[in-house]
Amino acid sequence: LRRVVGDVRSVPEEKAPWFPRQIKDLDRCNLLITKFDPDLDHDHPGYNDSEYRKRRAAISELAFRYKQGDPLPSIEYTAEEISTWRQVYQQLRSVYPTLACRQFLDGLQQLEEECGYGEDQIPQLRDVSAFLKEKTGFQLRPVAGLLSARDFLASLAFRVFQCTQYIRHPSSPMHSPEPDCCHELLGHIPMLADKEFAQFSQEIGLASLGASDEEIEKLSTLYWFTVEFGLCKQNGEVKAYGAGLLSSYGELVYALSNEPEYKPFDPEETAVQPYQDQTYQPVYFVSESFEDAKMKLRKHSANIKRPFDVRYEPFTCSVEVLDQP
Ligand code: NLE
Ligand code: FE2
Repeated sequence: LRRVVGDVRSVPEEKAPWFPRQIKDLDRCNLLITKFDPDLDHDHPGYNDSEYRKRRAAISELAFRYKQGDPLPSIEYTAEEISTWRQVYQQLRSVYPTLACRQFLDGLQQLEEECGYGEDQIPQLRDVSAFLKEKTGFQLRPVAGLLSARDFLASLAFRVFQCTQYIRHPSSPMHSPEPDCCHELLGHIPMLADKEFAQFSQEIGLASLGASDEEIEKLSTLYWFTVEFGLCKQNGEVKAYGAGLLSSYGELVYALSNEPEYKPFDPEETAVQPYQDQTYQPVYFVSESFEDAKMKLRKHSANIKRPFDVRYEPFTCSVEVLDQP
């Protein structure tokens, strides 16, 4: 028999790290990882460009001030920023039909038809969030930079996707070391318009709540090699479904060339594969199909050990905690 734990404090801190129970608790899920911040990372293409850094900081400031339920900030992008977007969009768009998986192409087509996607303007998070809400129940929230894995995964449990709003440096349209709006809007959003992918993303999020640091590390490594850099077979051909690939022309073409090493996707092995995030991946994991990746990851997340279980309650957008029998 399972018992619903009514009191928020009834899972003691020493039994599990704090985690959000209600959607508004996501205001506390804002721990940033600064290693790719252009103010600190000498290799960031914007490191020596103080104008760029000022602009990025101003946009990030809006995210710092954001509280759950506020209207999403809209950004008036400059001509230079739109020109970076145009370049990214044109280059990627031309190779998507041959290199991207079917689910991605379907999502992108809907976004182009119904949500103003195209090379002439950078879509606003507010419009994209409303679009996703109708398709899959996902909504967006602005974030100031690269988020810690624990906080990022926790937001997925509530079907909330945290999105950066600044754009990559104009000198480097083909690859960014940190997430930016091209990465979110082109890499992630089309996939989040797919019902099954949305469901699966939420399940990963739920599995992460209150998990140990070791489990979070494994889960985020899995997330990295699937949701960010995953490849899958479709009609006998290898296609990309990972957002880090689908937002980087340079890495997308590289990943689907015969240069990198391919390994078959297997959660046990993938979860402990060391990864690096400065430049292209030396190894990619290929699953037999998109469905196969989902199923295996699902099974793996379900096995994460916690002294309790969680259930999402959609009417109140909250997480119920259930004692394990
Ligand atoms: N390298 C990706 C891109 O250029 O869009 C971003 C990766 C963020 C994890
Ligand atoms: Fe990402």
